[in-house]
Amino acid sequence: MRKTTRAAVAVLAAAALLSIGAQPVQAGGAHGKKQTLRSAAPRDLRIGTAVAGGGHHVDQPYPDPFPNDKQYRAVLAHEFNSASPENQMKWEFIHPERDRYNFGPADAIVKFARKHGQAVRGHTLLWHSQNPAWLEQGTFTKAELRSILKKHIFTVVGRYRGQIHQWDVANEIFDGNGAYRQENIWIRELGPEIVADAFRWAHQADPKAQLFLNDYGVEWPGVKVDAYEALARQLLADRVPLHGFASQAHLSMRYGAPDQLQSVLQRFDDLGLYTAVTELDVRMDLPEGGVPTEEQLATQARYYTTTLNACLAVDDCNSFTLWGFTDKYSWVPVFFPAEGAATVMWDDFGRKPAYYALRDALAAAR
Ligand code: 9MR
Repeated sequence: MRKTTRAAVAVLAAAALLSIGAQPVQAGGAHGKKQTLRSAAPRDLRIGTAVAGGGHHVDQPYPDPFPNDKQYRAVLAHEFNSASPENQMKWEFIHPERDRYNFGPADAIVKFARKHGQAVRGHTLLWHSQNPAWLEQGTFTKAELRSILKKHIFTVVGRYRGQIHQWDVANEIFDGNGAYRQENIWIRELGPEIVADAFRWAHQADPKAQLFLNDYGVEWPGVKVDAYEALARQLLADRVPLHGFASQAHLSMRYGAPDQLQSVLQRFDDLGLYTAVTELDVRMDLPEGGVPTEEQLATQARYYTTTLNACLAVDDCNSFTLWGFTDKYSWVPVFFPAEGAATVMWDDFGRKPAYYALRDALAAAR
């Protein structure tokens, strides 16, 4: 059986701490001050981050972060053992014209990751957003569209064959009512069966990559989670190569702690799938002056650890990714003007309580 005994180990560790009246493992532990998120983490859990670039960054008053910000790269290498291109593998970025691919930025991330012993999460192949104009506004027959998707998947997944830990094959395919999103060009034009084909093609192009369904708004049970569970059951029954289900976990302190995430992930673990947290951040309403209160930072730390503990408690939750690690490059203030401070580090990479809380929780679970 693939299941590990991580949950049992965590329970024993907690019991041992209680019995000797010890405090939870503090920052440092066996590695002194040098301990990082990746060094603190249990061996069977990847700790990742989005790698900033493309998307909203293009309109910001700073140079492209990943290639240009040395301190950013150093922290990225030091703290994480998994990397997710934030935009650099999305269609509009990597396939800007029908007959032209732009692989440079994605290649650079994959190379960096290899150099620093990091896994890569590929993001993403079938999505309704960030598609190039040539695709969204073009006129194609169904057969042409199908072959465009197939070719794209074989080209992109094939290029990084053997170097990608997990692919978000299908991203955000259901709306809040659990219905297939009609703004998704593939689903609208080709029908929902195209989702299974995307998984089959990705698997043919890279048989070792773990292939995921990925979405937000699945942190609590509800119709969207039900839709994913039904789809996952169907795909597995049809022997489609589906390997995982991921919760993005873009949290806001407006909506409460993700205290049911463990039970959601467990439902997919029970189907024999891997699970993952792929895009965690915790935004908050900023007080006047823009600086969060101590209380807000404490609540934020709690949301982060509740999410991590959900993953740690589920046997085959094998990847835990933050959607960026510094507020300097976060997407949040650009999309939610009243909210911010969503990551675990300030603009100057100083660590917030959430960072230390995550590191301590990882060390305690080891
Ligand atoms: O962080 C990404 C940002 O730079 C882009 O401008 C934005 C455009 O949609 O996408 C952001 O990333 C999204 C991710 O790809 C899918 N889940 C939601 C993320 C936040 O919007």
